[in-house]
Amino acid sequence: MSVQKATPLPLEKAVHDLEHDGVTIIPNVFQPEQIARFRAQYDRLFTRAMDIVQQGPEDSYELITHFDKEVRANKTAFADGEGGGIIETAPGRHDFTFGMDRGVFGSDEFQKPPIIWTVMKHLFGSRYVHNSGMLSSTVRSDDGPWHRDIYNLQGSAKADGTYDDFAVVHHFDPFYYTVLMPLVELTPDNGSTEFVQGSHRLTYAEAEDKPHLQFRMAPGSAIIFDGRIFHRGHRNKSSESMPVLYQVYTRDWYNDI
Ligand SMILES: O=C(O)CCC(=O)C(=O)O
Repeated sequence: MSVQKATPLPLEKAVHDLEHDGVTIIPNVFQPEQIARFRAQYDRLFTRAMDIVQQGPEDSYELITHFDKEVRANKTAFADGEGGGIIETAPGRHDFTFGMDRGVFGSDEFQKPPIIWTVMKHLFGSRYVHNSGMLSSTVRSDDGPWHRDIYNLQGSAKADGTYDDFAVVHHFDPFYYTVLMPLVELTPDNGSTEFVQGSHRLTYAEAEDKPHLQFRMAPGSAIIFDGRIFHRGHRNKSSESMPVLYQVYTRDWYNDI
């Protein structure tokens, strides 16, 4: 596995990386003082999220992931009564989506970072939508599962659990991008996301022997990846939790729930 350092990339390089590798880094999306304000709001919402988690689950949620097989796991879901939710994606890892329409997270400053919007406008042209949320990986969290961020567009998996991903990687134009915006330095030690290079354009079988990528990057930078790429969050081996903000940009026909 190679660990790459972030270097400044022009728009053309980002677009090239996304087409060829399925993932790129955009440096200097946010300034340190913006990261500090985002962190303060994140910490408030994270504390509330953990209070809700302590009260116990409200529902269970079918989390479907695709790697060698389709995996349907019942994940614990917690609701805050305000339309948002919290999902435990693996022990010590949560994805929470409440409070993103308020305060600094509801503002254009977070929702419309100029450089990200320039890239998305270039990639999509028109007819795209976006949503946002937060990820947490506490110390001693487990590895997350390998997955693509998209659903199986061919419907359910076959009886043996395998699924057909040929059309979606070989015939579809990109329709889903995830943007990860860490609020701390991201390193292999605290669990920087691992990607199978180029697998947004490869079936599971074709991607098996491809190189894996992991990035080291400063807070204020962002990782953009094609949601079809195989990836997973890594166990946090450091002594600090790893807070990450995310945005998802999709074609307007895709329902990202
Ligand atoms: O927690 C991570 O590093 C991975 C995030 C992830 O899997 C995702 O955004 O789909």
